Amino acid sequence: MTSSMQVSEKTNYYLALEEQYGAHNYHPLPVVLEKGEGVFLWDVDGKKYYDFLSGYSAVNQGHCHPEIVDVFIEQSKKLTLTSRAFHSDQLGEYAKFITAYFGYDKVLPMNTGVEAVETAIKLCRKWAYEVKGIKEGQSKIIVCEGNFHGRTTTVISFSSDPAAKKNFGPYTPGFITIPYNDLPALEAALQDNTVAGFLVEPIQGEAGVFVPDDGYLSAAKELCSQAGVLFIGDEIQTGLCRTGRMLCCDHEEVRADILILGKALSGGMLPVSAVLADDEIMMTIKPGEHGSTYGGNPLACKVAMKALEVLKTGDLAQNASRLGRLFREELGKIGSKHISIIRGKGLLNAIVINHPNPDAAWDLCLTLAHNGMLAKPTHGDKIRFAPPLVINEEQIMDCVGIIQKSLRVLD
Ligand code: IF1
Repeated sequence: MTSSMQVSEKTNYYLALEEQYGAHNYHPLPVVLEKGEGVFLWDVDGKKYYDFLSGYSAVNQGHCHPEIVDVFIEQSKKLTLTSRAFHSDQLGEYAKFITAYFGYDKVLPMNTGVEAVETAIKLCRKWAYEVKGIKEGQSKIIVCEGNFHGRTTTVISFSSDPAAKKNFGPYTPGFITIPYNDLPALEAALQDNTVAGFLVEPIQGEAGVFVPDDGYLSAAKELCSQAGVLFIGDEIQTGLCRTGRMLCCDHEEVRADILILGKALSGGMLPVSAVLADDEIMMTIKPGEHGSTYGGNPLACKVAMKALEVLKTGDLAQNASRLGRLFREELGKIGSKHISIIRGKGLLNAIVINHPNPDAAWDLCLTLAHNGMLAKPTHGDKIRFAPPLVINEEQIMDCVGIIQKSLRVLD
């Protein structure tokens, strides 16, 4: 078994550059990519791979989607940034488009996912003091164990992952952690009348694609409504067709009070995130109270409109639903003793590896790469499988074959 991989001189050159001059805050597979198209990536040696990570679900529409690239180029030749000190001819059009698309009164545009999460937290707190009437500085937000919402100091303050949190304190107060997928725990936490919001991922991605029980989201939403608490849905990873519906909350007909989007909102072109809410919540923020230099820039607006349009014209929710089911079924048929769990929804899936060697998942990913498929282990024993949603049935079957063949490295 291999814990490292033979790499070309060319690949080694790029690995060494990053190693010497880049901060060591990641441990990537030793693959150096230079081109992408649809479900495929190519490395600097010209080797072709299926992408089964999709930039952590940022490229649901497929790499370098031609229609998105076209509007990117067109708009970037015309106007890319105004700041919010002035208006642009794109922001209003985009705001109208995205609010109609998801059915909310207003949008607040940001860039990265975690900025949108921070925005949602700030909005929730403002609403708590100015609408709900909680005493200033007292409001709390309920979060779930095993969450991942990004990497700012406030957001890691309520992480339960020591790697994300340790030695980055002091931490921001005002969060209550309860177990995920636990309605009695939510009900109990909601007894505290200083609680203003419940921040939740409809499926926990970083926790290894942990899918809650059917009915959890709708019951949680109901409990929040009864308590007069905002249900804040982080759909940064689960949204935009990934799980087989436009939003993962759509599976249970749940409408978040605050909806957070990111990643595939730009189809992988540039960081574009958004917070959607109705006026009662959104209008609590006044001029000067929140913002961002790049948030809502005309390039982002134009790209996001096209990225959202492509999700519908490409029927990507339907494709994710159908091929996700096929993928899980076919993986199950392999019947490998090295796979203890196969789980997921749509094309957001993971397997849990059952093997005495703690590096087994990493070794399997190296072998998958060798055999032409890129996936990344998480938390040691889990591997996420999340291809671009433009993948077709033949390609899914091809990839199941690659996984089957690669599993032999663990025998
Ligand atoms: C990294 C994980 C995925 C997210 C949810 C907010 C954010 C993310 C639900 C923040 C980001 C990324 C970030 C990436 C790893 C990755 C990830 F493994 F850590 F959990 F996708 F599964 N909410 N998730 O998943 O968005 O600020 O990064 O745009 O390397 O940190 P961001």
